[in-house]
Amino acid sequence: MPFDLLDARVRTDWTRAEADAVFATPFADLMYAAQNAHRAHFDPNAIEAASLLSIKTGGCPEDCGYCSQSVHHKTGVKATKLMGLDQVVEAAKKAKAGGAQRFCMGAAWRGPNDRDLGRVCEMVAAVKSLGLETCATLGMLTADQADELKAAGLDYYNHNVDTSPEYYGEITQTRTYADRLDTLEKVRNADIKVCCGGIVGLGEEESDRIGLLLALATLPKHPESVPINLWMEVDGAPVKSRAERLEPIEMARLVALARIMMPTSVVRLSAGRMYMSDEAQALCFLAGANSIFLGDVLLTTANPGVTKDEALLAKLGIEVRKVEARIA
Ligand code: SAM
Ligand code: DTB
Ligand code: SF4
Repeated sequence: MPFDLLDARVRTDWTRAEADAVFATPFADLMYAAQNAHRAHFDPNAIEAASLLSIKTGGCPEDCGYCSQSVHHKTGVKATKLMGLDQVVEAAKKAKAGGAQRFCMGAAWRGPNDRDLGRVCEMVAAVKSLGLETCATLGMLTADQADELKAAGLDYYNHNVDTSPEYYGEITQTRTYADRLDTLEKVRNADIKVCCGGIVGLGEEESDRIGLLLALATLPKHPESVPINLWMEVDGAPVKSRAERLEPIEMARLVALARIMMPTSVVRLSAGRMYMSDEAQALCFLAGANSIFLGDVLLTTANPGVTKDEALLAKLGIEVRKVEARIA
């Protein structure tokens, strides 16, 4: 190993050779190192929970090959208008009562227009006033839009790079990796926390999955939140023909790599828990995952639901609450 696997300090100068070496570490050593990094910065027995609401579903002009909401694919998802403020507040109250710390509002846009952004800002302010952390994912932003969201009280902006820079062109043609990085920079400049991760199981190679995490770990600043989504299969989505669901040990290795390279980031085991057994999820928590989405639905696809999750977390003795990194 070209470096100390048990050095849990934050670094943004990770190399490809280092990432590959960490990923290939024998499983027991890898899990030990991930636990070491996790325990250096977090309570290992606590995770946080976020709740998702699709405030504007379907009809998206982008062509992301994995997504149920693109107009380019026939997936059976109906396009809706932007949801009203009251309905959003109702959903946020329910999410809070259900135990969520953060409420994430997602819209199927390439980016918001200024009129819609004003309405989303009202939603952000209203959700924030309920005592929830706020997150939004609305596509590309201008610098002014990022500033407006910040002024409205937005805590986090989710904008995923999705996969490795090399594989990106295989899943989307209507935008580039550079576009994604540009919005992420605007979000940072507006002093909004960054939630940025990706999807695995799109038919990419293992090297692309490592490349995805390396791209995140070498950003000027690590995202505060790193969602790792296992692709939720969507009939009619182009990636379906080549998609391969990852097996649990590969998922745990990826979570461990994220935990080791970005030791102070909250790593979310995001979409795809529907496909994972209790044991597979437990391995991912051991590997350093410390956030989940709560509820029966994500944006358009299924999630385990609160009853099932409560039973799992009780078995593992994991408490759901806001988690914060101790910066060592
Ligand atoms: N339209 C905005 C955008 O793409 O930035 C925001 C909403 S988009 C649905 C949010 C993220 O959800 C995507 O970046 C992608 O990583 C993830 N996602 C979309 N469809 C998915 C699926 N079927 N399975 C897993 N993750 C998915
Ligand atoms: C993220 O990384 N995962 C969430 C959230 N950010 C917006 C979305 C998951 C979507 C799963 C597919 C669907 O439900 O449509
Ligand atoms: Fe649109 Fe976002 Fe889906 Fe891409 S991932 S098609 S941008 S909603």
